[in-house]
Amino acid sequence: MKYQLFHSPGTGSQIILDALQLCKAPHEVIEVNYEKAAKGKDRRLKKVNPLSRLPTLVLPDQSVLTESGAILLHLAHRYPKAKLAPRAGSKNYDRFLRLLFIITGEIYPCFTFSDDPAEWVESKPAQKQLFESVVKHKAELWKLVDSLLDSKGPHALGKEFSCIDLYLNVMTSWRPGQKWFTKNAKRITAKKSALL
Ligand SMILES: N[C@@H](CCC(=O)N[C@@H](CS)C(=O)NCC(=O)O)C(=O)O
Repeated sequence: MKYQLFHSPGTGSQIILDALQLCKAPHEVIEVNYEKAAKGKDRRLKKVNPLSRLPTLVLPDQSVLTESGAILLHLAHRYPKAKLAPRAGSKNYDRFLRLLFIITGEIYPCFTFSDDPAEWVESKPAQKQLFESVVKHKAELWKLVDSLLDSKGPHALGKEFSCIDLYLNVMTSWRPGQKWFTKNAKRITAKKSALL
């Protein structure tokens, strides 16, 4: 049996598709229309993930795994040769965990709350205020990530590749956008160009 990935190019599922390919894990892609999926209107996706979010992965045993960080830790364990995560207890491991949790637990939700503020608050001024404050907070979080990256080496963790590089590669093409990163996040920008 293969992994089945619900995927829409350019979204967070791209990170998991990149990881599945690095792992050489047998997989198939179920391509979804992101706009439709985000509105909860893709019935296949909603059935397996009531949050209707990408990435959603059906495992070979047919159980369902969501949350990009959980999926990547699962793959890191199953396919250690792909080096998606440093070895537990190694020098880079704690920094890896910290970055993973900031990216998934702090930065990712900023998109949830600022992509469509009308989902969360009714009045136009409240929507504008929510959007602006979340965007500002997200910029501070990216600066924190930038400060935590190793200043040397081509990867977020210095010489050691990890799935943090996959996140940077995909998420830096989202808002606030390439120009903002070039100006405000020098390490992230340098790591990203090293990956290309
Ligand atoms: N915590 C989740 C966040 C996933 C997420 O928010 N994905 C976005 C696409 S990049 C999504 O599906 N958004 C649709 C929505 O929030 O309704 C993860 O790390 O996988």
